[in-house]
Amino acid sequence: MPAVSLLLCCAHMIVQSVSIFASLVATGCLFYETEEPVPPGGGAEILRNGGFEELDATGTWVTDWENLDGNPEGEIELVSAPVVSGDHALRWHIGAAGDGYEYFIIQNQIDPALFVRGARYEMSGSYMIDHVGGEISFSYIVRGEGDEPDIGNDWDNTHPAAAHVWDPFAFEFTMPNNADPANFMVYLHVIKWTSADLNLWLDDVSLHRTN
Ligand SMILES: [Ca+2]
Repeated sequence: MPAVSLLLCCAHMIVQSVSIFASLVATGCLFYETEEPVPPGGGAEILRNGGFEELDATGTWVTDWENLDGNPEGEIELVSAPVVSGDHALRWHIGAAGDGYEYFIIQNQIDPALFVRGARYEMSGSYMIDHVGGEISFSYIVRGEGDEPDIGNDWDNTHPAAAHVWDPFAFEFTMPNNADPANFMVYLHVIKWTSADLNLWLDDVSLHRTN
């Protein structure tokens, strides 16, 4: 092949290559999306119905949460006010004689695949109480089905600073590398330590990865 023809042929191949590259870029065939890293605090929601907005068939209780208010002098109820967001929240009402009794809700059958072992998680939400002064313990528990392993378990009796004010809470824990239950459970749990009749409202509960 003469030198000039060879040069023209190479030039033609280069033009064709540029054209093919351009069309691949234009059609999105050349690049593909890589998985985004989970941003701090931006992990997907693990709980179902943490805002207490989905009601069960009775219309008087929420889906995905089991009510364990079986002790005397107390009940956990669905309320339409006050709320942090949406149309519903839950209210713990514990009567004067309900001292030291436990009242709690449980979310069962949380898929273990939703958790990354070794990652950090935050259990957050907002509560409001009509008394101040450490007269109530609000706690959360994350554990495997059958109560093992017991992973996140913390409580707070220092809030609220004022009565009748929504107060955010956030507990952090690390999912152990060896945690391998069939399912996880989340407990939200209240005990009062006063002879006063007492109310606690809860809304916007969230469990999410933070790192
Ligand atoms: Ca709500």
